[in-house]
Amino acid sequence: MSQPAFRFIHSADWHLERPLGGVGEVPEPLVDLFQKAPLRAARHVVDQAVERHVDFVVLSGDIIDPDRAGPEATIFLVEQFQRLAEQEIAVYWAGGRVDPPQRWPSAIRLPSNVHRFAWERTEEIVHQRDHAPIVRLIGSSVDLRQRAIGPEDFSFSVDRDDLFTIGVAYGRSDDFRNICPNEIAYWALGGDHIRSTPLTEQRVIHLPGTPQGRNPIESGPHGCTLVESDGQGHLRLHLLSTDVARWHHQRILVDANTSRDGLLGQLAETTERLLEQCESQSDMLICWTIAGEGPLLSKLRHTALRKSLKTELQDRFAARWPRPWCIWIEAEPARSLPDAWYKQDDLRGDFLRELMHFESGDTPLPDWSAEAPGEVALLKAAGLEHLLDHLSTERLLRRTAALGAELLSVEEPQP
Ligand SMILES: [Mn+2]
Repeated sequence: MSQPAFRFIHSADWHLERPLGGVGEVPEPLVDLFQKAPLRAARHVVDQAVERHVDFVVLSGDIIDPDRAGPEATIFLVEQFQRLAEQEIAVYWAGGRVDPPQRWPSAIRLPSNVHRFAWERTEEIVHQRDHAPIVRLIGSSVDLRQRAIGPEDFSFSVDRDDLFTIGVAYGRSDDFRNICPNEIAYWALGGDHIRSTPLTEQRVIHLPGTPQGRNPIESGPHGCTLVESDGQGHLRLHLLSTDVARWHHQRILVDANTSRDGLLGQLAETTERLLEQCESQSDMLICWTIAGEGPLLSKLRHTALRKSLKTELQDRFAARWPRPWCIWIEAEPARSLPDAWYKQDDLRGDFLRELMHFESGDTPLPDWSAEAPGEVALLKAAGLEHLLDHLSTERLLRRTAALGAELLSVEEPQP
């Protein structure tokens, strides 16, 4: 089956309204980076489209919430679209959760190379090069009430012209894995900030992730995807890095014999290794979790030691580029607390015994998403609902036990 060769960039989740976060304290020299990284990364996506002479750009949702981003970021986005217009690169944009087309401010005009998919139905566009059809795109946007067209509605009538067909939508891959029309060879999805290509037969489902990780959970390289077809039915996907700051989450083990300087050595060594592996110029945002056992771990629960380690580590790498920043050092909560604590007749004992009922499953944990709909709504409004998935019950209880025990201990806790 011979088709025209083509290439395009698939990107999603720019979230121009959302700075970097997820940390208690942002080091002073990084404040500017935390604010501007999402816009800089978005510009890199457009740079890539221009440099690589792509046929078009596909955006699968969550590009910008214009109300929260404000006029400056909205105009920035229009300028990026204009850069693409100058190169005659079309943009096909399916609105997601934060960017239903109806939310776009009517006072700001989008350049004519930008096509936004309708929300109440699927829309079909045939992309042409020199008046010859190259690719068919079928897409739809999420509407203001957050309703999206389901994959089952993507059925359409093709007059068997063998055109390569791309489905563009906002949504998780699970919805699209089972029910989707065979005619769609590439599903360009969005909504997950971590890049993925779930395995499926006969077709590709791809989520490019966000071009810029926002918090320690979104660690590792981020970018957009260059999709190339050779016209013989072979498709190649390449990650093009666009992030200007890259999160790293490292776990370090200590034991009863680890000294403070020993730990510092381990932190420095790991940083050195990360620097060696780093192929990009992005600032490195490193978060450390210290786990294991021994007296050093208990001492790490106190701010003073963590602070001094952080400062020394920071100074040691001050002259390096890309710059490795130590964002935080945390001690992992102890897996178990001393048995005796559970038996003591004091407040701490009462607290731990109470928690045990939850741990054993005797008392079901309250469904806190139902108990605290306000908090859940807030997380969702901040676009942090993915954090909900990471709050495993076991982890939550362990943290609760460790924190409660620490607060209720008269003497320094020595788990
Ligand atoms: Mn998103």
